[in-house]
Parts: sequence; C-alpha cells; structure tokens
Amino acid sequence: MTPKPIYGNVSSFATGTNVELDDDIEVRKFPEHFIWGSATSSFQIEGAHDADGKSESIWDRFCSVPGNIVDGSNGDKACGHYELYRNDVALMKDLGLSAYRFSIAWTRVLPTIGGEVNEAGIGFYDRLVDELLEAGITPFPTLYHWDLPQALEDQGGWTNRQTAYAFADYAEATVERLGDRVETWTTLNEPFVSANHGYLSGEHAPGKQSMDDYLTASHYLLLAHGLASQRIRSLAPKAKVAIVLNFTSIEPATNSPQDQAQAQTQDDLENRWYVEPISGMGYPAETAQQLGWDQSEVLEGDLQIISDPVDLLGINFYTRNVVSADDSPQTKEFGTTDMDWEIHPPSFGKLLRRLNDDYNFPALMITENGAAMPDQKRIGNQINDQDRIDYLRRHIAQVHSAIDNGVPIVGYLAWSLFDNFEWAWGYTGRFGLVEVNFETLERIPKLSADWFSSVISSNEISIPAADMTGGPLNTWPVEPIFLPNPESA
Ligand code: GCO
Repeated sequence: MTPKPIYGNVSSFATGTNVELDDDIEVRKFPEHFIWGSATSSFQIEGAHDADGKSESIWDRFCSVPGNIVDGSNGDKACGHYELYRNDVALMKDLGLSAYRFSIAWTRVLPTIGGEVNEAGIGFYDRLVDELLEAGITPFPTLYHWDLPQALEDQGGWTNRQTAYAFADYAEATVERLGDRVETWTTLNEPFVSANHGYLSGEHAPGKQSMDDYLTASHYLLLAHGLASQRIRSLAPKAKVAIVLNFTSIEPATNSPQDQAQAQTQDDLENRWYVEPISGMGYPAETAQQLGWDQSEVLEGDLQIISDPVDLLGINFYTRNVVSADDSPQTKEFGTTDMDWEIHPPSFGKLLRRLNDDYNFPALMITENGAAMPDQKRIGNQINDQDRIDYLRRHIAQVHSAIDNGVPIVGYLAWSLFDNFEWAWGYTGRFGLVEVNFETLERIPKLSADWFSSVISSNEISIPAADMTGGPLNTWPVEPIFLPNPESA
C-alpha cells in the first residue's frame, strides 16, 4: 500500500486562521493537512522482552538492578503492545490520529553484534506498519529511543565510536525492510537525554556518571545520526530524514551576570549542543572550552556527516527551567505536573520562534508534548483529566500562534498515547491519553483522549478568552498565552 504523503510542499505552507466566536471563546483553526497524532516508544509499551529472538537491551539490564527504578518495575510486560498492537491501532483509528510515532527496538532487529537480521523481530514492525497504513495512519518510526543492545554497551556503548557505525548498519537493515512503506525516518530520540541521563547523571541506563563519557557519547550519538542519515538516503532516496531533539527553555532567575552565565551554560549543554552541530554550526565553543573538552573524538569530516541536512526537526517540549548560579529553588509560576515539572506554555511559543529564527529547518514537528497528571478523578469509569486537557490546549495554542507567525510546524504529536513505563519512574508517571490497567492490560481512553479526538476531527481548538487575558482558570492562573508577535509588539 502506498503511504499518503505526510507533509506537502512546505514552502507553500499555509497559516491557520482565527475565528472569534464570541467574547468568551476564540476558535483557532489549523492549516489544512496539519498532522495530528500521538507518540510512544518500544521499551515503554511493547513488553515481550525476550520474545521471538529479542536480545537484552541496556534498559532490560538497568531495570534488573535494585534501586534503579522507583517502583522496582521493568519493561517485561509493559502495555503488552507487542501482542495487542492490532487492538491498539484500532484505538488510534477511533481517535482519528493521522500519524503514529513509535520506535523500533534495535534488539529485535539485530539481536547480536554483526549477526543476521532477526526476521521474527523485524516482522513485528512490518505487520505494525501494514496495520497502520490499512487504518489510514501514517507510520512515523524512530530508530533509536534509548534501548541500546546490551552487547554494544559491554563494548563501551555510546562512548565507543564503533556504536555509531553499528547504528548505521541497523538503520540500513531496517530501512531495507520497511523503506517501501515508511516515508519519514527519525534517527534518534533526544540524544541529550541518552548522553546526559545515561552517562552523566546516571539516572537512566546504562547508569554511568562521568562528564568525559557524556561529552564523548554526545558526539558519537550525533555521528550515528549523520551516518544513518547518509545510509537512509542512499537506500531510499525519496525518504525524509528527521531527528527528534528535546528542548527545555532555560531562563536566568535574575539579571545578575552569575545567573545569566549559568543559564547560558545550561542552554548550551541541553539545547544548542545538539541542534547546532546538526545545523552545521559545530558545538557551542565557549561551553566546550569551559568544560575542558578537547574534542579529540571529533575526527575530520565528522561535523560534515552530522550536518547532513535533515528534512524535519522533531521537537519534544515539556517544561522550562529557571536557573540560578547558587542553585536556589525557584517558584513555579503556573504550577507543576505530577512529575513536578513546571507548566509554562509561553516558553513553548518563545522556543518555537527562536528555533525558526536561529536555524534553518525546512519543517518542524512537535513530536512530543504532554503531561503526567495525578489522574485521581473519575466520571464513571473514565479518568476526568481536565488538568491534562488544559495543559494540552495551552501548548497547542502556542503552536497555532507560532504557525501564525510563520513558523513551519507541520504537525503535533501528543505524548503519550498510553500510560506506560516512564523510565526511572516506572509506572508511577502517567502521561497517557489512554489509561492502561497494568494488571489486565485494559485500555480506557481518558477524557483528554476524547477532547484530543475532537480537536483532530475539527482541526481547531477553542480557547477561553480568560486564557488570553489572564485571570484564574481551572487549575492554575495564567498569563496571556499568546506571546505578542515580535513584529507588532
Ligand atoms: C522523553 C522521552 C519519553 C518520555 C517522556 C516523558 O522525551 O523523555 O521521549 O520517552 O517518556 O518525555 O518523560
């Protein structure tokens, strides 16, 4: 089956329109063909940890160490998506998703280093892609969402340059099998988190804690992206290549030079460190120097490989971080989610404009945005998550506003379709639009799923005027959610 194109000619990108309904509600219409979807990742939902020849990943290993995961859980069963995928695709169809972002487990496709492709493992994704296309949903696979084969970690993982080449081989094997039906390939999900949480803070697999390892891993991850991108293009010349980066808005707590310097360093490390090499600008020089990084891993030609132009930048956004040189705790202006992450929609709008002003990506897509919420209230059987709806609506409003300002955003994917394995938080952080009972594996759409579904079918959001003028609304007070257009301000 031929996939339908997921984004057309971005140069003729049309902006949305706004309709004032009455004094209380404003309706914001999205451009025609705007992509609405949801996202998940392999380890977080699939389960079937040793099925059909899959080998151990760093997350299988990490979960087996007591104390690593707050609730002592693992991904052995997760949402049981490996068995229930048909049911799940039917659910996506009911919700009206036009795209589904999922990730492919390297350990299913190539269970051993340098070994043969595991037909049973890739077969799962082959069937999933067909099922999605059959349902009219565009498959949007990510090749790497953190579940590195443990066998590669045993040889240094992302601190070993060979892992980047192994990734390109894995990309090739996957694209050879699915490239006839997949239009857009995402190489990596959030290399910052892979490198930082995995090799510096140690809160994620493989749990290392070294600044040298962080720096090395960040470079080999980006190299892996570039090598895979070249491989994908040579195998599937019509394919679009994307990378998904996470961005956290970093603000200095005060105007003091110390706080500003701290904010600059953090912004460099978390945000610019990845987007700039990809854009051909190299690593942020001042911060690299401050950290004493001699860049000896960066061989001649690497930066060119890394900056092989992408067709699409995927943006994951959740929160902002107000930083001070003395690390003092900051007030969370508009409240927090259940993860204690600050809710700050205006920062999202600001970030989208900044990415468009500072870099030159032909298209942007929101590949993750969402919130863990307490999910304690119910109406009958259904979770009444008005707080999650508020979060989503305010962030989607920022997307609309950015589009109106000419930022070429082609789609919005909510994180996440399901409650799932939230890494070191186990099953305690619930981000789903759909509730999952982890005993019975029953799926029950939350109120937010119904709301999101109506946004998709109408291709618009309705915003209470109070959201734009300030004043208390629902669960937290707001400031104007639309940043003024810099031109007209
Ligand atoms: C990420 C990952 C997801 C997380 C989500 C919530 O962005 O960190 O892509 O796997 O579950 O972000 O933390």
